[in-house]
Amino acid sequence: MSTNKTFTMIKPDAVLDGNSGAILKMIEAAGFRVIALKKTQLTPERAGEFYAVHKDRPFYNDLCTYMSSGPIVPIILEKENAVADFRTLIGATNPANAEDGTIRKLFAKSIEANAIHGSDSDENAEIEGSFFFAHTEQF
Ligand code: 3AN
Repeated sequence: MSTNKTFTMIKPDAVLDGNSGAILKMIEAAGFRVIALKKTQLTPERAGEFYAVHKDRPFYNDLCTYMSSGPIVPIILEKENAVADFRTLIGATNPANAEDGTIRKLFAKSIEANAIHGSDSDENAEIEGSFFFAHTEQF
């Protein structure tokens, strides 16, 4: 069953470039409601835990180094069909392949520093949201 929620994280490149506000404005304009939001920074170990599914991929160590290199803004969002609609809004993983008007097309620098994360399933949205937020922080 769809939960109508998804999880996103504005990544260090976008936060350090001062693009968090512009990205959040696009997210809200697309009809997503913010359920929980904060600014924080991952340690390399916590980044490794978050991306454990990629631990055998060649880019895993670089990804953990990059994701712990600066502040991030994790966010839980709500909208009908949230997971799929949010993946459409952010665009392809590699910004070179991202559609015009998507967040990654506008703000991503590279396949690694690609500005924003979006959960790929309802199940992962719940797991990833719980990684950053207690239930008492979700409204
Ligand atoms: P998405 O974030 O679009 O769901 P995933 O889950 O395949 O993409 O990858 C997670 C993250 O790993 C990406 N956001 C990106 O930062 C990094 N990544 C994915 N593929 C590569 C790659 N080929 N080279 C470097 N980094 C990658």
